[in-house]
Amino acid sequence: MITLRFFLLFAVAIWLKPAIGQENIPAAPKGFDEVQEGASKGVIDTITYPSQTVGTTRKALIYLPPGYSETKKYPVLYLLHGIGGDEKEWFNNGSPQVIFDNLYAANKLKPMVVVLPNGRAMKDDRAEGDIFDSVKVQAFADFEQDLLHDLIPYIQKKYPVYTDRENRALAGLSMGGGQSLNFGLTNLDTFAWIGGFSSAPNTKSPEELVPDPSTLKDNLKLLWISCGDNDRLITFSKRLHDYLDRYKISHVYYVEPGGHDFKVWKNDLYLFSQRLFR
Ligand code: FER
Repeated sequence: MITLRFFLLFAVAIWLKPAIGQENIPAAPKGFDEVQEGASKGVIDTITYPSQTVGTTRKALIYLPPGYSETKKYPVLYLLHGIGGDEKEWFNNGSPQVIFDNLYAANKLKPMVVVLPNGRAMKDDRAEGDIFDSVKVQAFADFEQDLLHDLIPYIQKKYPVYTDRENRALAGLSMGGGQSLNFGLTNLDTFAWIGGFSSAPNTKSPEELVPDPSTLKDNLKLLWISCGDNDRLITFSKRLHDYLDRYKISHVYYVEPGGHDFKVWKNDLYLFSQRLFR
């Protein structure tokens, strides 16, 4: 009887175990994005870097954590914006510096440098005019070259950061989520931590991104795919999630209440960033 009871318990446990990629993740607590008086503050600033790819000097934002010191060494998160934004989109709409300050105050974040680039790699990279124009959409794809060959080398020259893949993360929202999956999954020698928040139609097909699923098994530290349940773009996240599940590639698939907006992306940033570099 005992063995039967244990067998049944075991069977129920297996049955209840969430499928790969499904996790119950509690949302960010109230106040996670509000300035807390006691919390030490990091520094957020604009930087410029020369781009061979674009042929201009380009802007990015950088966030340095509280207690930042040139004598220490940091991993780096590159955090990308959406189709209507530029290097300031996260700063203007998502207060990432407040989210990070609060996470540091709660001892929930590994000290890291966060770089917020402009992901539209063209001479006029402002989010003006027809943001869906094919030339501008193409510039989001061209950013792969600027990121790999101009921005990352610049950051590594100017800041005390680690330069191995396990100390480099790439994540973004919408177009930036598509970029993160497209560039990240096809450059595993550069990125070990990848996050796509509400990834847009620029997300390549799973077969293009991951032609040989077995290559991901030992190579990824974290693959995070999230989307609001009311976002019509969820098909792009679900398509990749289903493919990864089929090949039993471990990843986080996090569907949360909400649409295509910063309420969702701030929650994603809060949850995703805590998992980095551990
Ligand atoms: C599209 C719908 C949405 C598209 C891009 C987006 C390029 C991007 C949205 C965003 O970044 O918020 O058809 O095509």
